[in-house]
Amino acid sequence: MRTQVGIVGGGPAGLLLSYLLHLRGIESVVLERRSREELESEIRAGVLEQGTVDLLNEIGVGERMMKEGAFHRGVNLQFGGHRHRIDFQDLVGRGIMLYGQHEVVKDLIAARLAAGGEIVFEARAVAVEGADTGSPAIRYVGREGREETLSCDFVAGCDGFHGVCRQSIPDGARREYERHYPFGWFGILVEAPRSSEELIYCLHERGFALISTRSPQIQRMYLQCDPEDDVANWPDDRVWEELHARLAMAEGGWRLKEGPILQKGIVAMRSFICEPMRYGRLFLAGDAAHIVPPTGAKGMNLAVSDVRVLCESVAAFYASGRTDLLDAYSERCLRRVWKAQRFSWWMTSMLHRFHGEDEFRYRLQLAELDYVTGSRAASTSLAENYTGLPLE
Ligand code: RFL
Ligand code: PHB
Repeated sequence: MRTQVGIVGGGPAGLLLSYLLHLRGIESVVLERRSREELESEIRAGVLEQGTVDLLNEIGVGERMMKEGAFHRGVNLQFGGHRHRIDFQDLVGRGIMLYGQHEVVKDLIAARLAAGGEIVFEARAVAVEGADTGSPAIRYVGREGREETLSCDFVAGCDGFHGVCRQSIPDGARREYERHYPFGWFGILVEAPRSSEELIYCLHERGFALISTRSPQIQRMYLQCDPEDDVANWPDDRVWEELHARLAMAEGGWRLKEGPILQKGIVAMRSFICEPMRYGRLFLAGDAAHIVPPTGAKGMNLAVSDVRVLCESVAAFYASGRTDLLDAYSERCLRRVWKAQRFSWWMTSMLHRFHGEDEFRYRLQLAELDYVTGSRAASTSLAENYTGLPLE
């Protein structure tokens, strides 16, 4: 099989890239390891930056998001039993959209297939060959277990953190930066009405907690936990007890709404960046190139901005043979990626309990939260980063 751009991975990065290229008249094929059903049901991100929302609308795949998603004008930060609102709309004139990543994935798959695009499900890439030549190829194993080859002009490595594309860049040609955090997130999906109109990020002596939402009927909540912990250690009663304890307000009155827990899971937290994001004709995008801890709600948004830059660079090449944008791809993306990494690290450091450390650190965190919520300048900085920095 042959195409112009071979895309490994059918997550938000790969699917959006394929659709953006199609709008520029460029052919691509997406190879995705999992089935369509698996892809469309995995619960992950929920916060879309204004720029992501605008892009999905501009390319005509935002209709359901605008109907079923919820636009939020701000978020709450809670500490010391008090809740403080950060009003994004007032501070920076932008907001965020709460709409599940799997819903974005469903919309992108539908749009791509309706336009005659090719997404090969249950096709596992095993190697990228000839990335440093003019004619790279992706070797993959299809549904029938046969090994096949997709030849192309460019390979887009959109295969997430555990994919094969980054690994196919020789060790000497890439540098990796990494940080692990001594905690994870215990996440639940709950069938219950909303407890709060807007998200609540909470620091408590017992650890971090987050109240988010998916729809008026389905809520998403997270608790800081040991990354090595087991879901089996968290019966429903314990989850609710911990959420009530961490989110309790000093003056009382507010109450978390409970309901049946539909799903539980634990995610580890890490920061990771691979530089450069390009090797010859192989371009990495999204989680394949970088991971941010979820406290800043940036991962999927970064995937979106990477592929936007990649599409522009590839389109310029096909239109006029220009290679300067391809050459600038990694640097352009990394400037934004490092700033999002910094913001995610900062939110994570400010809002989690570092249990092994002394009280001095915790008191500094409380002072920082007090400053961020009390100073318009500091709140504006949070709002500007949370709602999304501009591309350039
Ligand atoms: P994905 O989504 O991991 O997709 C990669 C795809 O590649 C496939 N694949 C392969 N296919 C073929 N051959 C191979 N050898 C392959 N190896 C892998 C995989 O099956 C998969 O389908 O990466 P992508 O597209 O770069 O998208 C990144 C986002 O998924 C990720 O950054 C976000 O989910 C992160 N994230 C959040 N991001 C936000 O912007 N806002 C949020 O509110 C937010 N919350 C979160 C999050 C991530 C979380 N978890 C689960 C880590 C909350 C959580 C709890
Ligand atoms: C989510 O709704 O899943 C979510 C919200 C905010 C975050 C991370 C995840 O920072």
